[in-house]
Amino acid sequence: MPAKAVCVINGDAKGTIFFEQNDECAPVKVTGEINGLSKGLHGFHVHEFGDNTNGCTSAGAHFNPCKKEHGAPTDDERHIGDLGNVESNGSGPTKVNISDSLISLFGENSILGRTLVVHADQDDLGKGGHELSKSTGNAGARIGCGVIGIAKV
Ligand SMILES: [Cu+2]
Ligand SMILES: [Zn+2]
Repeated sequence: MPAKAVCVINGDAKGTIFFEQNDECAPVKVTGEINGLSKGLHGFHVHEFGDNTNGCTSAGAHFNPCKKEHGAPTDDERHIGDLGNVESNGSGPTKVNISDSLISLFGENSILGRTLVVHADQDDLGKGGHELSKSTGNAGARIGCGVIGIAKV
């Protein structure tokens, strides 16, 4: 059974992101657009909680049920929520088109009900040598976020 989810991002950055997964063993396609990003790379993660009571802050840390260190989407050592960066060319909407095999819309480690966050700065993918590199990628402020919800298939 395929599954779909959707996230409306709000904040200084705004957008809509769609998630699609053909079955629980398939990768998740992440597509959509974000407006309001400055030119360059911006960290893009699933955070633990779908709690936006105190804005994007209350979404907690990166979704990390396997207790790994922060990394790149292509790394074995990564948080499940680590989707790397989205890149804005500085004009017009930023297109998002990612396929990821670790996030899922099924089961215990589902991202449904969690928060998608876009950051002010580049995620260094764990390799920046900053004290925050291994936890957040030192991606800076949370400039937009939204809860990932179930969508009509
Ligand atoms: Cu983040
Ligand atoms: Zn992370």
